[in-house]
Amino acid sequence: MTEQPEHLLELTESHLDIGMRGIPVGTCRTSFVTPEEGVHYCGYPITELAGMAPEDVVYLLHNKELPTSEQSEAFRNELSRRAEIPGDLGPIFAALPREGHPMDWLSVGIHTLGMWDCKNDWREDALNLIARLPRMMGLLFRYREGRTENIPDDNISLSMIERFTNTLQLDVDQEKLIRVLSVYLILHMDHGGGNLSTFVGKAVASGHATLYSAMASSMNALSGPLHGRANQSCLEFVLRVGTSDTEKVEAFVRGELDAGRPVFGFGHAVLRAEDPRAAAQFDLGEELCPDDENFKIIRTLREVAPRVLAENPKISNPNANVDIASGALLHHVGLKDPNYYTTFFGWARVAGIGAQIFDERVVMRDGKGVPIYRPKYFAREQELRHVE
Ligand code: HAX
Repeated sequence: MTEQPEHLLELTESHLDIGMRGIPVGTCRTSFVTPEEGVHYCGYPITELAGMAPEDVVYLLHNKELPTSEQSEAFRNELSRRAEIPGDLGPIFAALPREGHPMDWLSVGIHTLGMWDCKNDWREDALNLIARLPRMMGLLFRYREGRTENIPDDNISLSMIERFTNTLQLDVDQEKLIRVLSVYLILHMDHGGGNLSTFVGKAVASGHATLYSAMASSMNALSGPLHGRANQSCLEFVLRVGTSDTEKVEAFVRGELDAGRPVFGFGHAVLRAEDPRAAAQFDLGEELCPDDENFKIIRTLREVAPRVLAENPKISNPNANVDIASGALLHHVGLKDPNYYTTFFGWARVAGIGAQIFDERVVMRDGKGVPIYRPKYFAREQELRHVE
């Protein structure tokens, strides 16, 4: 029998019905978040990793150390060997309602891969999924857009991102597109253990559902507007601002606050400074698209919004978060429809969630794995007897 967790906490009524916020439930080997420096992957601050190849960062999350050049090459070859999708996703995607959100398509796609070829081995399944996602993401875009003719074959010798862009075939500057996606994927791969999508994936896996079912659940969790879909909302917000004039932007921000609406791209549950992931994307934008209209808007927002938000002492962190810049960059490189942005977040997060599920299932408790999740809920009438 698993020990009851009550003794670990001095439980008071203030801990209940708060979405478990801040309540310790486990340990995480892949990443941690500090209030000043944000997320670190396996001890490395995210800014040190942002310029690397995404494959090397996937290797880091799964192996807890950066690869040597030989290990890096071997890992890319391993991903290539795993890349082939063992079925035809075309008819599946063709049958899905186009009105459905792309995140729902992503979830169905992941489930489908699992139904075709689940090895019931946490590592095998996590890596197979990572290797197959670039092609699946490209097909997802194409089928939603009705561009189903003459889809190029998957070229498994390409990098993860190039396999996506090769399938997508957008008539845009490929170098910029690959650069932006590469940084985007790395910045979004992991974010500690307690964020909703990671937690949900680990919880589902704790009942020994398959890696694919757990990951599809994670994607469903990520699709909520309070979680991953905030990046979609953020570009929609920037498009609504519509000007980079400082005074007009300030008036807009104040108007949103007066109307009780969030100022998207600002604030954070843990960070108490500007998110380094925002800073990394601003640096990239200054290099790639300093004169882009949306980029000019977010540059002004970065200057104006923290000052205005700081006037409200309730707001713990008035600074820019990761979502402020990603939409403007994706839009600039040709990915114009914000409805898709959370799928990139999901694609990236599969790396971190897969590594965390592996750790919980195969490494924790000397290899026995974390038991099935079973938090306690008090019946209303019990509550006052058990909790002071
Ligand atoms: N605009 C307006 N109000 C804000 C705000 C913002 N940017 N940031 C915080 N607040 C408000 C909160 O809504 C809360 O109000 P109530 O007390 O009335 O509920 C109050 O200030 C205190 O909030 P907090 O403790 O500072 O922050 P939370 O941990 O509750 O929330 C959020 C963090 C990111 C959800 C919040 O800052 C927010 O809504 N930001 C705008 C939306 C956004 O950019 N979301 C993307 C977040 C990035 C991320 O983590 N993605 O995964």
